[in-house]
Amino acid sequence: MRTDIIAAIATPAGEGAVGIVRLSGAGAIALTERVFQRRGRQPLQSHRVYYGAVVDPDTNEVLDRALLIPFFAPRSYTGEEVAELHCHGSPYLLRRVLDVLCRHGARPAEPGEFTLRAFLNGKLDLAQAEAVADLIRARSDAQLRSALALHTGKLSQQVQRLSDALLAIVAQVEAHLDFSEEIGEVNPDALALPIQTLIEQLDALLKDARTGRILREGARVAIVGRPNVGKSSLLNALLGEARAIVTDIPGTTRDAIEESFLIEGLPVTIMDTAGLRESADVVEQLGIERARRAAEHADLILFVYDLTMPDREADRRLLRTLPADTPKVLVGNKVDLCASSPAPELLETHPTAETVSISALTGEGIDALKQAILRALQLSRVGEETATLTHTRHIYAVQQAQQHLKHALESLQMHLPPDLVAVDLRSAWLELGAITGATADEELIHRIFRDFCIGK
Ligand SMILES: Nc1nc2c(ncn2[C@@H]2O[C@H](COP(=O)(O)OP(=O)(O)OP(=O)(O)O)[C@@H](O)[C@H]2O)c(=O)[nH]1
Ligand SMILES: [Mg+2]
Repeated sequence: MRTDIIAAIATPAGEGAVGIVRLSGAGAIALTERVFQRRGRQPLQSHRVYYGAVVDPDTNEVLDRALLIPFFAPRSYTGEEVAELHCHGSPYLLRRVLDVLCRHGARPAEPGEFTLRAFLNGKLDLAQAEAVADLIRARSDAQLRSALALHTGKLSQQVQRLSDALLAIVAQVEAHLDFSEEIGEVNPDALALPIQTLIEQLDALLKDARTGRILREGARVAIVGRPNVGKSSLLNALLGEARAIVTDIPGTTRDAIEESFLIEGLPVTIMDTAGLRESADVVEQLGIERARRAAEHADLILFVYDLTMPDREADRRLLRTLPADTPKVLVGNKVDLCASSPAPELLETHPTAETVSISALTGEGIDALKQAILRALQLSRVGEETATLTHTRHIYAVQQAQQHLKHALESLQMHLPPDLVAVDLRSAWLELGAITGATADEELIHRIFRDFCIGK
């Protein structure tokens, strides 16, 4: 375990009212005192604010008037001795202060190193550390809420409970392996039930995972529909710029076009695609293939149809060929040309889909469409009751753990040797432990903290 003193500017680059230089490690406070002159000689107390001057001890030059806050170990962010210098928010000044500190025994911190130390000292687990980065990056209420839920340890506790229950089963199987003469062979029926229960509990966690991931990483939205209904016009209307080519010739869009923008802080990647129809044109066929793939990988489909075309049958047939489980918004376009009418024919197959009438030409209904997109993604529910999986890493670990448990269950039911069952149960336990960091290896830990900013 490293114990050297790390130092970094903790506030963002650029001018500000206040700029903070932070140090952590055994001796960090004594080191800071060497560059900080204050009135009186009483020893510093933890969690108190001291006023004084930051001075370069080599030249006695006063760099700034500043505040010093000492935090004694272990009552600090990192669990180590921490000192914070609150200076004026000048990037040049802060760099000078950092240089002086590094000349006298500190070294510049790596990205995320403060939080890494907090993790290594047991101040927070791995999932909570990841939540710190989420909190800093949050751009909407929903993101803030889910980051806070993760940070308070809601998910960690839930995972810990499952992991403890799993370990109890592992212990049971291993006891039977080690002491089969004393306590008899493994009874498959007695084990199957708790394993089944765990599988179901993991299912419950995975249920909201899709929305959780969208919330953190953004949503992929595909605009799909027949040729000439106004898909490219809709892309342009949502972006507020003429990004895609629009003509009155059906089959204008060939390649899939992708652009990103924010809806109330949620990053949305939107894809305009080729109109779907039977086509003999090779280029168009390739475009149509791409459109189908985009629809398959989308978190949400905007199904656009033309309100001025009375016949809905072709739309209905097309709608049925799209992935059934993907949420959809049914978008009736060109409402400037005719009265809006809901499309009961389309709702037959998708009774719960959101419906909106818009004009991609005049912009009418575009705001309502954005709201419908947010509703259809069902993000508001995230983090309300149970902990929600928001990180791909956590989702993957839960899925893997579940796979191992299912495998263990099969082995039990097929009366395979119990040591095989034990191996699967152990693997599942390792996967769950990787979420909180209990069983995470060093490489994983470093990969996670590398993405942090310096000073955090
Ligand atoms: N009046 C009116 N015309 C529209 C509207 N939206 C699109 N159009 C027109 O409809 C025609 C087709 O629009 P596009 O956006 O190219 O349609 P598309 O669905 O991308 O067509 P393909 O790429 O061929 O599949 C163009 O002439 C547009 O100007 C609208 O809301 N109102
Ligand atoms: Mg187009």
